[in-house]
Amino acid sequence: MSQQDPKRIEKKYREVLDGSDVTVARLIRDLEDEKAEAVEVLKRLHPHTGRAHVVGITGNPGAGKSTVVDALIAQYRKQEKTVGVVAIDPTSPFSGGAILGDRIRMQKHAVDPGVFIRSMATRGHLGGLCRAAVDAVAVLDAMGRDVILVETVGVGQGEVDVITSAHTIVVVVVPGLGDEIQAIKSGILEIADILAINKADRSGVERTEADLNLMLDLSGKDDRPRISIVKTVATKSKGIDELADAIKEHSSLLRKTNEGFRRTLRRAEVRLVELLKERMLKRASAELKEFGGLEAFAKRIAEKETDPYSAVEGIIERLTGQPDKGKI
Ligand SMILES: Nc1nc2c(ncn2[C@@H]2O[C@H](COP(=O)(O)OP(=O)(O)O)[C@@H](O)[C@H]2O)c(=O)[nH]1
Ligand SMILES: [Mg+2]
Repeated sequence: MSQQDPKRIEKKYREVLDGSDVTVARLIRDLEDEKAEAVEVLKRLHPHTGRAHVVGITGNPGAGKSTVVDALIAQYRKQEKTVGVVAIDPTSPFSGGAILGDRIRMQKHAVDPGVFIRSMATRGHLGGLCRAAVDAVAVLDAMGRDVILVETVGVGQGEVDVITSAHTIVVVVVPGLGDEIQAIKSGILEIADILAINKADRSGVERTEADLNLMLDLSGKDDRPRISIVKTVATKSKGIDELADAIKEHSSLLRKTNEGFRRTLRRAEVRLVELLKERMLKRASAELKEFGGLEAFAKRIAEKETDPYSAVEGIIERLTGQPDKGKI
């Protein structure tokens, strides 16, 4: 562990604000590792966040999310907007194929200083991926990126809840039997602002669009603005300008209504909760080391020596030195 140096913290802070790619890359990596000095830099950067438009791109594996991201980057660069990308693949530990593929695919943007791409995978069993991802978004925001694209697989699966911290959520679906059912199942309509039917060069697009429209009609009882549907062929950059337009439209809608602030609040909540979970779990884990760690407790629960509630109450008592007032 290196000593914290106020001068170095100040220097890094300045370099991020000046848009240094190298410093930003190092800072994001150090934040993943929860290095104390990096956290100090991030604390100072916080007042400089909130300017970027954060776009979440989600959908099933293979739907074409990375290809859509790639095409969107080109589209935004044409509009002279700077872009940051955080790609998360929780299924791919460390050197996963998907991330490697994404790297190669996005290589053509690598020499463009207006594009910053960061891939992340699951690190360790205590999670922290979601926290690291929202931290990375904050850094890219502070460095002055106009648009930040966050690619994740699926929704509502704990670690990938980072998606709910986006301003605009694009769900990528593909034409074909069963997708509409899948869509309902995974609750994507609850979170989608825009539906992109990608691989629109395949058969069944009209049918999928009709199905999705019908579903939107059926679920159109609330006062949320209607979800827009865009058809894309990401590999050929077809429909990508329409997708960028739909994102822009949603962004101005957010600005005109209270929804924009609601989402900023939600992002703050996600960051707070994720950080608290991670820190508390780490504290608990350290505290229980002498008893064999969390694993030993899990084993005792499995072997019916104790139950999960009593175990957690005991852990909280140890951590706070007080009886757990949250007993139910
Ligand atoms: N036919 C067709 N293939 C596509 C399209 N978009 C992506 N693909 C292909 O689908 C595969 C998965 O794409 P990828 O972007 O990695 O999907 P992800 O897992 O959702 O990120 C790749 O082989 C892409 O070339 C499209 O619009 N049409
Ligand atoms: Mg991908």
